[in-house]
Amino acid sequence: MTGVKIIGAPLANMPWQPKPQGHIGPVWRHAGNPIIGWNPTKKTARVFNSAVLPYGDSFIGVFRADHKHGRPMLHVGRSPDALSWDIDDEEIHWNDENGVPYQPNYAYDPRLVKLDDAYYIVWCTEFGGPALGFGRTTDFQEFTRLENLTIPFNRNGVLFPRKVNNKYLLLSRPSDSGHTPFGDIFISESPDLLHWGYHRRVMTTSGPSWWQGLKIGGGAVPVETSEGWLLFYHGVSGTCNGFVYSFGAAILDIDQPAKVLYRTDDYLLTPEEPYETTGFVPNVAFPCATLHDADTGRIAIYYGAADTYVAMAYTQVDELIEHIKENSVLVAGDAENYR
Ligand code: BMA
Repeated sequence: MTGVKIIGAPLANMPWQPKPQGHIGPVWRHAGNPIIGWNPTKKTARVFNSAVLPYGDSFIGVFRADHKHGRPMLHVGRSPDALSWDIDDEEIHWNDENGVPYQPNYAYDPRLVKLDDAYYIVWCTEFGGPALGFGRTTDFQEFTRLENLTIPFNRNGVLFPRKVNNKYLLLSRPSDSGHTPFGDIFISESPDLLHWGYHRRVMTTSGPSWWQGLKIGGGAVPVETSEGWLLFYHGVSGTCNGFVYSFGAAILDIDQPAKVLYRTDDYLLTPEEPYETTGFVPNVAFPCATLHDADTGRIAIYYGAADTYVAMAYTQVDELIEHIKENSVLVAGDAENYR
């Protein structure tokens, strides 16, 4: 035990299973995976790549729901235990700040963060090409759509859970209009969640580990720890049979998060189980959220599996941080714009 701490609130009722005997590595799967399967609501074929948070004594989530007509939308879900989810059949309906309906044509891969007394959702939306949509709610009944965070093409928008140096921070992954065959993780700052600048490239692809050789993207909202920001991110390998999505983790400097201190050379989790290797899009493990308990250092990672299921994995913060440090290889270009 290294004494590494999560800086945040306790969450004694989060899901947890101890590491199975004989398991190798710092991340292990939930034994009841997948926790959400095919056809979870009347009009939804698949729910995956989704984001959850504690909410009062229970849990709430914003779920990517691919409707049976094929297009993805965002739906609210509620759960007493963060394992069994009751997902609304109706998608979220957005109004702009003047109360005028402002519905996305499609919406996918949400990330959810609590910032200053409100909940903010970042997702990938149509804006003459995929860009980062943005909205706010305080009660998960009324949803206000704000100005899009970026112009096209951009995906994998992840907000930090607090201001750093009095600025809001956003990770993003500039891309192209299709199934992008490239992409690094960038960070931008804002005084007001509206004007964004001071863009820096945080992490690049390539380097020696091929699982993250083609593109990478921010995954879950960073977890604040005594060693820095813990970022779970996905990495993609291009094979002759298509893309393979795995995930790893990085530690970013606590005061200058544009500076990556460590990142995993080996993946933490790669598609192995049938629900990860078989589905609408095979071989995808795509993290979008965590739940964590500052008292015990427990972390539950929510990830989409095979663009079909919601699955979970667990880790313990001290073991994971030690593992990341011991197995870190920084890539030429990482934090190259840091200053
Ligand atoms: C990406 C996104 C993700 C998806 C992944 C694998 O481009 O569309 O939502 O999980 O591809 O299909």
